[in-house]
Amino acid sequence: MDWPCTATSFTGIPDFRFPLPDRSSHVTFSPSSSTSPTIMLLIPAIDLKDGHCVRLKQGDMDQSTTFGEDPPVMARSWVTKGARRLHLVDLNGAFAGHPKNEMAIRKILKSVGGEVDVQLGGGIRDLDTIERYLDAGLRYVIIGTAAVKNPGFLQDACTAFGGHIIVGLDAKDGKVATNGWSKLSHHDVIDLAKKFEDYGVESIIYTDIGRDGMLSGINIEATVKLAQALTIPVIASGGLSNMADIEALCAVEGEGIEGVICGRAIYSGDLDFAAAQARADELNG
Ligand code: AMZ
Repeated sequence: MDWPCTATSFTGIPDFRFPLPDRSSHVTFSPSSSTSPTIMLLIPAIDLKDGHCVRLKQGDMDQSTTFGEDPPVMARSWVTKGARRLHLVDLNGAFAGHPKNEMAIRKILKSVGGEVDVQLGGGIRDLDTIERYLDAGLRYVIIGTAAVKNPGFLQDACTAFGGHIIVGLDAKDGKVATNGWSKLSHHDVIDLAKKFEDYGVESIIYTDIGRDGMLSGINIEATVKLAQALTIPVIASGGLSNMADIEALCAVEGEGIEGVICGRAIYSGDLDFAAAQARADELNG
């Protein structure tokens, strides 16, 4: 089958009744791929488990804290605090290998998708799912497991949906994890990222699993090392704890670090999201 397809159906038969919608960026704070992003995007994470907004520790579903019962309300609250992009994770989807919290995700997109960019990962393993979410207003899909296990699929996704594909590389001791972080591959983060960069992915989200949800600080060293090896931007993830992390990230932003995923720290109150984004803007402005 040739990509990109000309219509909404991926049956292989072009369907000209439904032209693909214009998916060009509609939000001003969407830096295109560059080695020198000029802003540091602070991206609130909304991880969805059984329809609720939770935070895990090191990706362990048994160590889950619920921070909200109403995902669109949570999304709205971060947008009100000045978020320019949101990071959604379908946790059940990541384990199941297909979407499990699609209803909640659609509600979030309906509520804030027209105002800010939204990125989503967890269980996205086929082109139809990508298309369905992009049609619903998602700006970026994050592909993790399927990128590692089926690079041909990632290549097809980049061809069909250029500009909308982010790869999530979640690593433990430099090796990439898959399937909800329940399995550790033998793949090295930097080797894989370089290969995916060549496919045309928009950016790489690099998560240090050992730090995720632990408030132990961002792994600046590993994130910078990855960014220096690539020409596409890297988004830091895992362990963000306080303003010192934001300042440290801003200091190395020029290496190609586009943003940071904000998880437990903005829910626990250890970090004031609006103040942190204001500080980042001040440092990079
Ligand atoms: O916390 C976890 N156990 C977890 C998590 N946060 N497992 C997967 N994920 C996220 C990744 C990435 O954004 O950080 O899901 C996405 C990848 O999902 P998949 O299904 O493509 O591997």
